[in-house]
Amino acid sequence: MSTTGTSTIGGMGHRVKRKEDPRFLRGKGNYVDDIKLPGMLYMDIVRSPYAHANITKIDASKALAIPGVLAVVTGKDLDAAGLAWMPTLMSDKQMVLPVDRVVYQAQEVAAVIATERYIAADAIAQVEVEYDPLPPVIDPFKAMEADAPLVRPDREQKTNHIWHWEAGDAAKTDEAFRQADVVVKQDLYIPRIHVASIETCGCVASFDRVAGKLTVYMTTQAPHAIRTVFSLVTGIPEHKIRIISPDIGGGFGGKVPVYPGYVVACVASLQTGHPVKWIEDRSENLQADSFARDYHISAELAANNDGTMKALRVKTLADHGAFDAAANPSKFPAGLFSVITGSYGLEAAHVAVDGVYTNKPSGGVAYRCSFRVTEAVHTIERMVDTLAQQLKMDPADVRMKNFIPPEAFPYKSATGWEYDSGNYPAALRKAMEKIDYAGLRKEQAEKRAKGELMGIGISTFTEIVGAGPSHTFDILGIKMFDSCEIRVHPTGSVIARIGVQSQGQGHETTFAQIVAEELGLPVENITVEHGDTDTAPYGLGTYASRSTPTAGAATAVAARKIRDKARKIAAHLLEANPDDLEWQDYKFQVKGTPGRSVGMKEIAFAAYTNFPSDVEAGLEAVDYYDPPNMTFPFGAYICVVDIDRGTGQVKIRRFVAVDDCGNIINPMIVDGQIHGGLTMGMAPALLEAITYDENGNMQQGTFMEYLLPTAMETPAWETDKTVTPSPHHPFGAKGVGESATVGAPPAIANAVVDALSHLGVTHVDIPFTPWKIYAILEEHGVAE
Ligand code: MCN
Ligand code: CUM
Repeated sequence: MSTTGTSTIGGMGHRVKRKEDPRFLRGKGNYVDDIKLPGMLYMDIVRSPYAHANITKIDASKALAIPGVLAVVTGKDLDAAGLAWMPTLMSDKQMVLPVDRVVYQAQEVAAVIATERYIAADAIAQVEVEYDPLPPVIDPFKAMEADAPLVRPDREQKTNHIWHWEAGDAAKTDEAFRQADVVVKQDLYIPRIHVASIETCGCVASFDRVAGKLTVYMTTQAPHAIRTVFSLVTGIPEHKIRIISPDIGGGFGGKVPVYPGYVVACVASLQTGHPVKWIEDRSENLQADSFARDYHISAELAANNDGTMKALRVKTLADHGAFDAAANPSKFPAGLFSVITGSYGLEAAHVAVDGVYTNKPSGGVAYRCSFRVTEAVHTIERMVDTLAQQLKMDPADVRMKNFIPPEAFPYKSATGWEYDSGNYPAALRKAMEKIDYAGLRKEQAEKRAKGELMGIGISTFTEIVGAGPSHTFDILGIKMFDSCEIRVHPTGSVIARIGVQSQGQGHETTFAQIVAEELGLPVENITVEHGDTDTAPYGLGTYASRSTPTAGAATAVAARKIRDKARKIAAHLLEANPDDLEWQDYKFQVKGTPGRSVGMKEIAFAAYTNFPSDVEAGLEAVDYYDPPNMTFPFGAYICVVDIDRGTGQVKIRRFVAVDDCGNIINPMIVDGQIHGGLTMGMAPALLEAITYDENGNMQQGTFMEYLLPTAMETPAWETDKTVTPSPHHPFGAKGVGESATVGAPPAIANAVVDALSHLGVTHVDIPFTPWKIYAILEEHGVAE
């Protein structure tokens, strides 16, 4: 793929400024809460103070007496319409509003519809709900005990165990363990966290009684899939449903699931004939929307005394809360956790995961992680360091020794994935040189002698993104492909519509660059649209860093279809045989005769004004791209931390990130993705965690307790790259949107443990809060 495109084209490899930024910088973005429709009503939600309780009575009379309150919707009302429950993407079902029982704190109990937002808010305080508390089960290990309170009596199986899932070869793994010299074992807990995007969730549902059409402006990462599911659940014909995702203020995985508020707002609009707006406030978003992680992992790694890794065995308890509402591909209840063998060549591996219900909001949603890859990467990267520590080897040496060698790709992993391409040693070497690894180790030894705590941590992760090949990946049966439709207008400007949905990733820019590169038309003349199911081609949406691998590929293929047709028109214009033309420097030219050439602008005009008799008028194409495989981006991260012995605070002094996402469309946007991703990877390593008391009360219900990183905590990230193209992607690209969030936490964790390893510390779970670290320093007598 050429990266030499002239800057007038702005194709592959150019740092084209983001087309979307002028409107954002001027405050002219169009978010769901900016939508105002005539006669619009407002909805607010009554939420449960209990984690587990029977509802004995709901009295709405006081609320209904408030002027401006039009209705109070309860589970009983929805039940009458068959809508008290809805399907989740994981083949579970979830209460929209409860008929008789709540199963987590902050659960939606009833909705108020009013003429003003503030009236609705006042009215929810006047809805009187009587509860009869039940014992909740909060600890997932206790939830698995025989006498545990049952979270979901509605389910056939009368236990809190949701599913058991495994991958890899258990017998082969056991055999490899028997033959190994050494086995290291470690339990890890990856806490519950929340995406906390700037924009909360919400919608404006607008049912047009005359047209019989429901339009929903909605903060969703996957508008088409939502349309299909809405149609199947409500019975409204799919052509009478229009989902519009306008600008989205961050998704990060939290806007993939369907939340009860969306459904209730739609029902309210259907019943009132008015548009109904529902926008969560900050605490509702933080307390009730789906959560990520919450994996209790037990890992064992077998190796030889020289550091050669042989096999990995992992058991995990996955806390999914009260509903299994994770947004994984259907065949993967534990997401892509089985990519856990990482960048290393292992003889065998076996992974088992058990999903369990507890009285908490749904878990299992991804947080900038391609379905459980963060958990997998954290496990293997910590285990490699645990092994190095046990064998007293340098963790960089252990990695170099065990990397899948560059010549072994495509590589079949012990759990069955086929990695497309990679060059792990090159990335690690580059990171080590950039940060002066040898120099740092020397400095660390000197500091240790003086009693100072400095640590160096490495993470050499492999990601798996771009779902998917449709033979393996589907969501509720809908195959995971993606799409692009391109129309070239007579004057050579273009509209491209894509099946994925940006939440801030810059698709309006990068997808225009793909078209520019393929057609040789300047990027500023190309408009990219998405997020309106009435106009965009069907696609599965943006998550799992799949946009570039799937819809990006579709965009290139659709453009190439246009180029095939353009060749015939060019031949007509040049009075040559199509086979005698070559595509050179963004033009068709007669082979060997650079003077005789024609560009896409002239061809486009001819497609409407002067086309050959055997060619249809117009210049457009559509492609639905089903990728042959996932893409496997990777990276080598090195983090240096200093720990303050007086406060326990972990300070990231330096962080070098070498990423490889194959060929890059826009290096500036990729840098931005990595900077943001690193910050979101640092957050759970140092600050973020959601916990509950034994009654199921969430202990971080506001940003006073749930600590997001600010510029103060964020170091100056140092980024670099290697380029190993994907062999199966039309322009050699891999996804990158989540790499840094996946790769960063173990680099920080390994650095923290490294800083404390000489004290005998072998593991600390994230987050490394000052009080947690200070307790460890006190325990080892080094606190100041
Ligand atoms: N890109 C590129 N060259 C490559 C790969 C990607 O120029 N080789 C560009 C893409 O064209 C796109 C961006 O980088 O503009 C990210 O691309 P990709 O890796 O394909 O990921 P997606 O577009 O599918 O984005 C999803 C990913 C996910 S899953 C989460 S979560 C996340 C992330 O993106 N959420 C985000 N980054 C985010 N960034 C913002 N601002 N907001 C979010 O909600
Ligand atoms: Cu993995 S969070 Mo993203 O897939 O939207």
